[in-house]
Amino acid sequence: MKTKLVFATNNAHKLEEVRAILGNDYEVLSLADINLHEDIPETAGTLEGNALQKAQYVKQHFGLDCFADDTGLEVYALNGEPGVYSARYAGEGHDSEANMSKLLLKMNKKRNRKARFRTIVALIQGEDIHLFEGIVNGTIIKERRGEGGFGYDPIFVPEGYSQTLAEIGEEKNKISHRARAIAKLADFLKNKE
Ligand code: ITT
Repeated sequence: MKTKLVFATNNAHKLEEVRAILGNDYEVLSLADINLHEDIPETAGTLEGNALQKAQYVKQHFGLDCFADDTGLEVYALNGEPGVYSARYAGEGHDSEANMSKLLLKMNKKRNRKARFRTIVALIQGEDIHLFEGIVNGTIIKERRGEGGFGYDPIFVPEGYSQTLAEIGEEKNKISHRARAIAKLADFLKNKE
């Protein structure tokens, strides 16, 4: 029988990616699977703080071990913006199209287009807390390309590639910030068995 793990996210794309990465070894339960349908507060000012806040919410309300991910797109020419505010860059609507438009406008005259996605995964097991980081470096291009992925994927080209994260298909789950953080989580869990 597969070990069950709760992933504290309301983002269906993240869930799908993490299931594709961990699915052979773990049964990844969503918040809906444990009957949690409200939005978990994210009020910390850092990715680490928000990831922990989401995981702790599930632990406190359900008593279940779980993990959560908080992710930000950090653009060097914008001093790390949108960073921890990536989901609500253009307002509370969590509208990816509006977020990308705002970012492309701000990058209009910037010559340095380097950026990185950074994911922090927080795992709570019993009383213990563990954090895992995954980063992918790349550049922000000037227009959207590709239909896959989600969020800022259509404007981000990872280092070593010519396609955006929205164009590379399943390869995203091998090289992405989230894939790297989840691989560290999986290694940690394996070594504990
Ligand atoms: P949960 O908090 O419920 O997990 P969320 O969508 O609010 O879902 P975040 O707080 O981590 O997740 O939001 C970060 C935002 O960054 C997200 O809404 C996307 O716009 C963007 N993002 C996160 N991961 C991404 C990825 O792999 N590719 C492109 N954009 C991503």
